[in-house]
Amino acid sequence: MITVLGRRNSANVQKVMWTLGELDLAYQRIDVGASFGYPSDYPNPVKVVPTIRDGELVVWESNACVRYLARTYGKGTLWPDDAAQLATSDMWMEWQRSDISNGFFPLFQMLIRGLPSTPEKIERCVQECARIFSQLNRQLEGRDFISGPKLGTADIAIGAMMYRYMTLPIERPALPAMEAWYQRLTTRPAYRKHVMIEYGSNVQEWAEHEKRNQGIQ
Ligand SMILES: N[C@@H](CCC(=O)N[C@@H](CS)C(=O)NCC(=O)O)C(=O)O
Repeated sequence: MITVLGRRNSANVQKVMWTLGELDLAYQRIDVGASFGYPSDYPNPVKVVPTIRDGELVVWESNACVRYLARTYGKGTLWPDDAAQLATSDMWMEWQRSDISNGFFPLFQMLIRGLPSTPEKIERCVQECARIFSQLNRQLEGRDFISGPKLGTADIAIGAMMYRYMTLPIERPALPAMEAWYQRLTTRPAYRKHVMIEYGSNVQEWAEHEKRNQGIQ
């Protein structure tokens, strides 16, 4: 039984939950982080979510958790036996950590989580998102998934952010390959269950949704 420490409305926790769902693994999720706080024995020195336990092993950093689960339990599915596909997944997971975190995260924080903003700052972020997601669109042209014919770890790392990008009330450029990929993700039961979770439209609604999700596995 794998234990996940992290609140359900964190996109980084959602990556892990979605991976567990795709792999059909048994898990227990415990609410940690933000309004739930951190237990004194929280086994992650950085004190962010998610953290997972598998027996004696503790893993943190969401992309490391996704890779660990895929490599350990998803050989032939989420962890293909093909070095080129794995390298492609790795590249795009690094891209998610750097470019999406820098470009999209502040936009979400300003629009939903109360980070101080101005219309100019929001517009700059919207334009930056259009630029970086055009890069993803090019990768997806002629492909069903980012690294190959099947869902892989990069789809999970980036797809967990995509629900929010596609549902924010902002202007988005037409990116047909990326939109078709997103539609493919939305047909997956584990994506619907763990990622397509309402987040509200302001700080107060965000906090209400956080409480509403308490305890849901
Ligand atoms: N690089 C880390 C980032 C983790 C992170 O910043 N998590 C956010 C939630 S998405 C967090 O812990 N925020 C503070 C909190 O929830 O208490 C990872 O990918 O796991």
